[in-house]
Amino acid sequence: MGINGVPSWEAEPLVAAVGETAVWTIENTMEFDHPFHLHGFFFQVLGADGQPVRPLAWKDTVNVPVDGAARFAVRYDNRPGMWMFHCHILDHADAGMMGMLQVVR
Ligand SMILES: [Cu+2]
Repeated sequence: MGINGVPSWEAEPLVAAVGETAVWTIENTMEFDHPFHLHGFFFQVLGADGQPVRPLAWKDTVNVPVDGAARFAVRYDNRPGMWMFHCHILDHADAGMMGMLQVVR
């Protein structure tokens, strides 16, 4: 298992800057739903049309359905450091479905 085609132990950290807002798209090409979880920051889930899903809510986990995708917008507020993201099915995370986000000043 992996993210962006590689298991966590082969992955390079993603790099972002404090103050930046990013839109993540997570596509699921496997035969299970995967609850994607990001540490350190809350995000706003976006629908397929790119608009925020209502009712508006801050989330740290979003389900990524089979043969589907999830999108969210996240702002890297003032917490630089190395933050983990992973599938919240911990067997999947242990099998490689995990990565690191490095937020730099
Ligand atoms: Cu999973």
